[in-house]
Amino acid sequence: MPEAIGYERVGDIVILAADNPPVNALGHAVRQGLADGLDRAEAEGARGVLIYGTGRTFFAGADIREFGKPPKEPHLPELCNRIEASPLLVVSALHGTALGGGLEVALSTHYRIAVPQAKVGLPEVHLGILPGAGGTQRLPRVAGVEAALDMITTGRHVRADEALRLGVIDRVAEGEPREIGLSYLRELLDEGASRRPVGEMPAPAPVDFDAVYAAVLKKGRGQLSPATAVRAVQAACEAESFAAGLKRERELFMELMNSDQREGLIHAFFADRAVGKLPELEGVAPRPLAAIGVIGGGTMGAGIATAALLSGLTVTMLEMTPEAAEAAKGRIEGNLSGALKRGKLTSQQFDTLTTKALTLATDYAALSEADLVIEAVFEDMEVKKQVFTKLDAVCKPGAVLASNTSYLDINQIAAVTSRPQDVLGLHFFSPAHVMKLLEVVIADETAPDVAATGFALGKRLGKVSVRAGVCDGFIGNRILSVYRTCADHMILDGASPYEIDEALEEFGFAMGPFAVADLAGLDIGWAVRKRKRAEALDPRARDSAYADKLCEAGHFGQKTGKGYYDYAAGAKARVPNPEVMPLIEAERAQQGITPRAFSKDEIVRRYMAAMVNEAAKVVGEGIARRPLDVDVTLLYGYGFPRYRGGPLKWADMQGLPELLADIKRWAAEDAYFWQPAPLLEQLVAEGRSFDDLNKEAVS
Ligand code: TC6
Repeated sequence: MPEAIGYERVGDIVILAADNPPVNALGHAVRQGLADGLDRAEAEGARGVLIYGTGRTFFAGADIREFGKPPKEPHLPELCNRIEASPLLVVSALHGTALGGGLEVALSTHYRIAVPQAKVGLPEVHLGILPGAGGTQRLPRVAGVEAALDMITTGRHVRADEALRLGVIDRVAEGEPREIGLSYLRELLDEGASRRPVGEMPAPAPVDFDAVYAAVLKKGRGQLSPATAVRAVQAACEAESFAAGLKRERELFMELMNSDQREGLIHAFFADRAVGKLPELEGVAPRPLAAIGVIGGGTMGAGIATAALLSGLTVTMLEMTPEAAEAAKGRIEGNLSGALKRGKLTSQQFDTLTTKALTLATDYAALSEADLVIEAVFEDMEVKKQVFTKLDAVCKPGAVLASNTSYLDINQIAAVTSRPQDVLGLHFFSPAHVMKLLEVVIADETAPDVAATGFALGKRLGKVSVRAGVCDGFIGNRILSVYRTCADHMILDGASPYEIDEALEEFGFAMGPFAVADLAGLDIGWAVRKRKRAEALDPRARDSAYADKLCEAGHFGQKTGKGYYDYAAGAKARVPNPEVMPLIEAERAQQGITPRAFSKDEIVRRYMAAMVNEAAKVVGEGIARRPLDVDVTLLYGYGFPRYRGGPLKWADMQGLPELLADIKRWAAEDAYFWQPAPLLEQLVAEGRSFDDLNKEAVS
């Protein structure tokens, strides 16, 4: 028997113990081991079988790395049926996270016990599939249709106490899984308890599945797996037999398994885990972090301070005046009161954070003991240089000095200090206590342990940290500025902001670029345009002034009530602002452009090609280490639909030769904007993909 499953006989009980670190995924050896273990237990005349996992968890699911490869028998659905059909009394003892196929195995056993800290769930929809080993048929039979639909369509992890209430497990007990499982099984055998196969339970009563399907589809913004899973649960109620329900589940599972969305979501899963793994930081210890300083208590600084306080760090907030410091404190309290309302914080913790853990200051000397200082002041190089000169004078040796700039040159900032090795960029996204992305910007002289400290801070704050090199806008904002420019060009040529937003929202973006601009504030883009024009635009670059005119009229987006949209009826009820199209039409007339129609497909194709092309430059120049770093940046900071995997995964799935051909075709109209990325040309010439680069970098 493969070692992935240990076989132990204790009297008339057989214990099958999974040993497949790190998460006891149900790979081939584990499945085979379970099947063989059951055969042997039955052949040897045991009365009961206990299944549990050694190490940190029960089975955390099917082995995702096997997806897309030829499946090997025994398949998980058959294994689950085999377990359920065993004439012996089979019990599972759960700890850690019994997820996906792991919970499906547990549901196939006749009784389930869990430690109080255990969590269970069917998170397959997050991987673009559905529970395909009987989960959609068994869970509704034990927990009811409503609870099953909730768990399966959201994929949420359910704590043991709730799982007990829902009937997903039968008992919760303190102790080691092996011991609690054994004593439960012994008790059941002593009582003469009978086998209890879930597949033999009556089918649950149906609900209005069409209504649930429609609601779930809408909520998924184009993601198919949750809605498809609804149809599988429907089969649990409506199919003529349990076996027929399983068959329907299988068909729907295979549909999803063969979809691009499955490929995109699984890419995102592994990219999330690979992004923080940088060979140059392996074994590099971060510097100690207990007390941090934040300079500037505006929205960004207050958000950073809030995240730091919530992670248990002490924070000194430095502002120019006592009044400004108090205002910053007010913002932090406002952010924390959100956590208080959501029950993430008790009022006592709130008081401790705002009185003891937070110190207000107006004198740089207050930062002398900080382990790390993040400046979040006005985006102006001279202002930043002054701040870093002062920090250099007061901070203790070894303190990490970070700038939250979103595009300025960290090398220039570091150069004003006597310790450029201690300087890096930590680019948070607003609101910083909510947004998951952190770009850790490594400058020329940043020391490895300072980079490691940036990642350690990110982890502590619950962020997804991406390493970025220095350039205007780093990874995310640099790419953003190019695909935004592409959208501006399409407007000049005939598309409306509303058509563009609609096309991209249908593609799966949370919000289209013009709705996002309204949310962020149109003054931000206005300032960037002014800066770029002041730095002298390349004469070949197309420019337009209609958006400036919108700003000149006082329309900055949501905060002034009008931008591209009119928000008189509320932020969600956006309607086009009637002032916008006349400004655009006047601009087209002035530039002598005859507008043409854009289909939604063309809008998406151009926007995405611009994004991919710039992303390829960012990877080619080493600003992002691997294509997956770009994907993670766009997924967590820019509302890119996760089920498409990220722009470079999307590009691979579209076909790089076709994308490059489009870019070259469009270069005939605007050779300055559509300059093919050398890396894209190279990959096409070599017949390779972005994912090949990921694999080479990770292996
Ligand atoms: C399913 O079951 C379908 C069934 C139907 C079939 C018909 N497979 O996240 P961590 C790796 S679908 C392979 O850093 P944590 C992970 O890549 C599955 N590998 O740890 C990482 O490897 P690395 C349904 C897996 O403590 C390492 O384990 N199940 C799998 O923060 C540690 O992972 C899920 O969707 C896997 N299933 O979180 C659960 N899972 O060290 C997915 C993890 O080489 N997993 N790895 O980078 C999770 O949600 C989390 O990993 C966790 C542990 C909560 C289990």
